[in-house]
Amino acid sequence: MNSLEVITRPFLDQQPGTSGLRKKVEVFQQPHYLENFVQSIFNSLENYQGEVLVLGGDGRYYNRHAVQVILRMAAANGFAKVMVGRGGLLSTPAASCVIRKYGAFGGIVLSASHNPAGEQGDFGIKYNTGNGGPAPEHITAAIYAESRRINRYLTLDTADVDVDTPGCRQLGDLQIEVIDPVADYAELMQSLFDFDRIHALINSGLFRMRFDAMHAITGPYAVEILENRLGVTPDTLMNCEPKEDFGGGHPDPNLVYADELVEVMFASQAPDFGAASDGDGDRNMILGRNCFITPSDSLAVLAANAHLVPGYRQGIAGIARSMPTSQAADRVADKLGIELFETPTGWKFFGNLLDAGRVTLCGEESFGTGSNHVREKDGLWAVLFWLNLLAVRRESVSDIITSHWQSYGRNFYSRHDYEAVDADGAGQLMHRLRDLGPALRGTIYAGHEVAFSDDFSYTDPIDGSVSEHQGVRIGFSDGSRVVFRLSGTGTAGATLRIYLERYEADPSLQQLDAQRALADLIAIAEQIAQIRHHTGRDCPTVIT
Ligand code: G16
Repeated sequence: MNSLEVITRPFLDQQPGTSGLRKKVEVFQQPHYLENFVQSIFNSLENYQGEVLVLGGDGRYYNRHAVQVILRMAAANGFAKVMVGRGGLLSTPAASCVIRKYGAFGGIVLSASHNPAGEQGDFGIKYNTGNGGPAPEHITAAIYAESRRINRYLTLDTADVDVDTPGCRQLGDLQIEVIDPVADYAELMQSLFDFDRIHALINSGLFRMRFDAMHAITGPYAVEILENRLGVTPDTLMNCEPKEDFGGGHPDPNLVYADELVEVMFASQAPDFGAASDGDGDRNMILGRNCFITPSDSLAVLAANAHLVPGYRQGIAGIARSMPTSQAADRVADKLGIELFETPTGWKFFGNLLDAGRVTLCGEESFGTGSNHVREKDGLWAVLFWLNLLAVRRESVSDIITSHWQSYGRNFYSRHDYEAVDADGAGQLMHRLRDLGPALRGTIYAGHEVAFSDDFSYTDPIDGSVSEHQGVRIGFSDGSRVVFRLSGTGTAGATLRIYLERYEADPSLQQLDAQRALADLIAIAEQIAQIRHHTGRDCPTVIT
């Protein structure tokens, strides 16, 4: 079958952000827009002809169309085989699992994560390399460069392929294998965790839980793993039917957007354990009865208890966390005598450390936790990790976190988001903070002395690559921190994120509400950055 060469012209806005290219669906619907980006991915790669590509997405609107476009283009560009999840579905961690398990050349994941979906919503596309992880910066930069000079792309003039029936079929010279999107991933989970023990807890009659898939991709994964293999009752699972518009919701598992679950977990007869995952299945939120575990604390608890879980019984090599994530995990690493790495925001920065065996667990404040089992963060993995801990320790979630704080101290932590603000105003705020920089050192705000202020720069210890301008950090002499950065995942205006952290060693002061404990720092952040002035907002849109 002859491939078709289509003449095109570049779009100048195809720069991948924190995690791939995310735009409004209507932007992707412009003629040639999606094709240009896919061809730019292929153009940035070498020696992929005759190789295997993995393909799938979170099932949002435009997923089905994009799958067909990519299959035709993969065939025309010379891939030998595409493994595609049935229905075009694969959660982000499952895509990573499949790439690694079958030694694929790479994968294309269709997702805009937790961003709202539907015709008016967002769509996204990202490329993962052969290690199963998000393309590192030098590849995303090459894709962007290709997208600015592209003048043709290759495709086929063929009808759509059946991606709903498992099995193999041909498209020209390309073999297409439609795979079960859940099976490989479920098998991997079973190899890491003590399913018998979790099953015993769940069926003990002493334990109740809820899992909220928020009408997104983890629904089928939760049904197979939690219901079929671990025996939860169907009413345990909320919103497990994936929908193209995610039920009109915003599948970001945090206290604001997962409000249905939060209401259940903070009611008087609340279950013992609650969890939610996001649009593409890589984020998680962990709740106990009337209790919220911050993602930063979750990472620290998992690290401190990893020896209780079969997959990590041999010990963990090291921990990596993104810079704005709290330093709770640092204290655990210190006690365990293992390395701790502070990386820029973005899972792609963990890849080299994981590949080199320097770290086993990774985490981000943005509800992402994961390990060396794949090269993406993994929502259900975190839920199963917690279930395994609960099954072994037989304590409540709140008792586990309280005793963790008693041992290590508590890093009070919160993130304040100002979503979709004016991009110029947000840019000016960041410029000003960068300019203020070192001059802030030694100044005192409400009794807190500034110990350092910088614009975070990271040198990858494995390949020496340098990533600059990753967020402004202002550190105080008592170890407290305020971090300012602009999100790289939004699609409207700019989103300013402010990360606040304060350490408390005294157990009698650790039960305070985080916003109260951080009140001084919140006021200082406003004083230094003049947030109201630059954003025109009186308060954040989301506080987590
Ligand atoms: C993505 C990245 C994460 C990052 C998060 C927030 O998550 O994979 O590594 O922490 O965005 O990034 P930002 O603060 O720039 O918005 P996801 O789940 O959206 O793919």
